[in-house]
Amino acid sequence: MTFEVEKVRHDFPVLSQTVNGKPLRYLDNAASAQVPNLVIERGSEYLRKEHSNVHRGVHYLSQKATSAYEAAREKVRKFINAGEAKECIFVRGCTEGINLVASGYGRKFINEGDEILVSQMEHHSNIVPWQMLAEERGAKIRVIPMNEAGDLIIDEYVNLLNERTKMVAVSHVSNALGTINPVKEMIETAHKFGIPVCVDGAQAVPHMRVDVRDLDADFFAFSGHKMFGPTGSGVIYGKKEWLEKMLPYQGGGSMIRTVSFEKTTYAGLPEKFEAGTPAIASQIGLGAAIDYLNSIDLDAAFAYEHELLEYATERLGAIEGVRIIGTAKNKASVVSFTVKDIHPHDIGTILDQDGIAIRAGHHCAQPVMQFYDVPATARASLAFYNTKADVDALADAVTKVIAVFA
Ligand code: 7TS
Repeated sequence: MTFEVEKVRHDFPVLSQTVNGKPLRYLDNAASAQVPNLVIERGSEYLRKEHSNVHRGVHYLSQKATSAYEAAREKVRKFINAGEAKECIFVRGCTEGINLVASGYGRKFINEGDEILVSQMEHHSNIVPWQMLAEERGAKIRVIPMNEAGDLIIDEYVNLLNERTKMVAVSHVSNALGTINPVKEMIETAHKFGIPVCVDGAQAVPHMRVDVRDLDADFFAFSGHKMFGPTGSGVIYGKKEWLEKMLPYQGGGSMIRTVSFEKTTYAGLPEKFEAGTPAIASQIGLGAAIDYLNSIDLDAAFAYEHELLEYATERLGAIEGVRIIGTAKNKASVVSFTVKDIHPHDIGTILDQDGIAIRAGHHCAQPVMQFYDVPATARASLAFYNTKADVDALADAVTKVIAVFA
């Protein structure tokens, strides 16, 4: 492995602490990743020297804040290779991004009898907004099934597409299973029917190169806090042809051109979708997170992380009583598992005593738990700053859990 993981770890101050007297082993990156010094420093510099409201002041500080906020948008555009910065709408996170599309696209284009396809492995944030919309509009949710390994059954997907289908909503990478879905091919197929695709990219952007134009995604949502940026930051990318036709998401200041009691006209992109004062500091922090990712050898980082995933799969899989949930060929970052009939919350609690942070629960993907007939799983999720020592500590602690319950 040529990736200099120890050097990168120094950039993340959180990682050097001890928890319960043990070195912190942070393996809950799918929930939130840690933040490098560059992001922390950019955030505090903004608050110390540039803080003001955006897009409204003629004064020095407002202009500083506005240009930093818009510079962050341009960094996002470049990072995901969007055509134009105005196609990158700043939102609070992936959840808000998907809700924006469900509301803005759905209330305009989805009617009674129409169908929305979601996959069996979606996070609740790519199910519930569509369900709420379907209920309101008299539309129907249809589910793209998966197999035991946790791969979508693409033949069934193709069979589900028809002239009533008005949206395909699918995750790029599953947070509960780690499966990397063949979204490029799925988008190409949907487009043959003229159907737009909304990709939940929350677990993709921090773990692989994403090019929204190469994917030809109509919409692509992600959260800053999963890609080494602050909470409260995030993006919904949308093709301008769609965004321009959609209804606004929220009404208020900044999203208007003119207001009278008789009629309001709306601003152009991206303002049309950014009502009210945005999370200025957070989005500038997201821009800094992108600067950070551009400053390291990102391809080496992703390759290293993938090797680590294989190592973790091998180590955990070798422990008797461990069942790995999600064994797709193409996976990123995530190892979900159960240990005999020990409740994952007990596993998580015992691991925490050794300074190991994992997540235990349904991971906001209850249909995945229903599919595998488990109440919950334990989940280790990696980032490029994790090490073999982290994985070894995890495997040793899981062995200890089994001994405790024996
Ligand atoms: N989509 C996926 C695939 C996710 O993993 C998550 C969060 C979201 C959407 C929602 O992102 P948010 O930033 O708007 O909350 N996933 C997780 C997780 O796996 N553990 O905690 C949050």
